Amino acid sequence: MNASKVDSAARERLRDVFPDLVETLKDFIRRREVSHEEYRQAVEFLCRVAQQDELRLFLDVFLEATVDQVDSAGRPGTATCVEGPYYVAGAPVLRSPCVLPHRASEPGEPMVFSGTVRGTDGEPLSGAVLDVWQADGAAAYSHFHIPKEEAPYNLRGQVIADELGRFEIQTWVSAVCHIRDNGPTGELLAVLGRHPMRPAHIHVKLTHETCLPLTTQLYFSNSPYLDSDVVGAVKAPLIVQLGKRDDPAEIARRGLKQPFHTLRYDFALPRRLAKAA
Ligand code: MBD
Ligand code: FE
Repeated sequence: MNASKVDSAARERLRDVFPDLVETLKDFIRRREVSHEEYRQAVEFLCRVAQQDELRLFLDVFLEATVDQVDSAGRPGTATCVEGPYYVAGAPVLRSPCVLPHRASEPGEPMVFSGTVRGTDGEPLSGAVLDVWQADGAAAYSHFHIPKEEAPYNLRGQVIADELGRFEIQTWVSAVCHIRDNGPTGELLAVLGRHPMRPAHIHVKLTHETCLPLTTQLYFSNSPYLDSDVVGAVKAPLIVQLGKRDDPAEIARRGLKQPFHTLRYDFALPRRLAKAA
């Protein structure tokens, strides 16, 4: 961290909480009688996590769901969920209805994700932006598991809802995700006797100038691992049952060759606190 870039409120907060964090770890070392050798092994382990570019993954797997729970306590509207390590800013801006960027032969089954974005007061949010990202039908995220050059922003987009807050996004059903199992994070999970799986999901960050931003995920109700997510991030109101459309005219109109799944969700965003006049 570059101290000169930390603003003064953040410095004040850091001075308050960092010593507490260190004390918490020292207390752990005393209680568990951590040996010098164990300490050196832990340092080496964390170096390997960083060298293999898994620091984000490692922290998000073990800690982000708790941060989300604390940070969203008492928040009205649609439930929040963790961002995870695979968000990329700057995805193509698309106007609803749209198809997410994809390859000529995108694996898996097509899906149409639609719904509305409203304030928690029920008013439609004209022009709300849904920044969507997801794994493909083979569990790969673009920019991380599919090279950037091969398929830039594959299955990612910043989708603008219409004047009534409605959106319709054509994409593909994402596969069940598994955390890389030949890296240090996967090795640790194996030692802990935990599987490296996340249930199938799609991520979205919603923004509108009058509302608090919302980062969340939707989970498909037919997916395995809903009750044993390695990240522990699943929340019941975010589990959605997929539908299916097999009407030939509708399939043809969308340029598809097979029936498609449907995912419907209506989002509600809390308003920002009105500024004092
Ligand atoms: C993922 O796809 C994810 O969403 C999270 C939170 C952690 C690891 C992989
Ligand atoms: Fe994910």
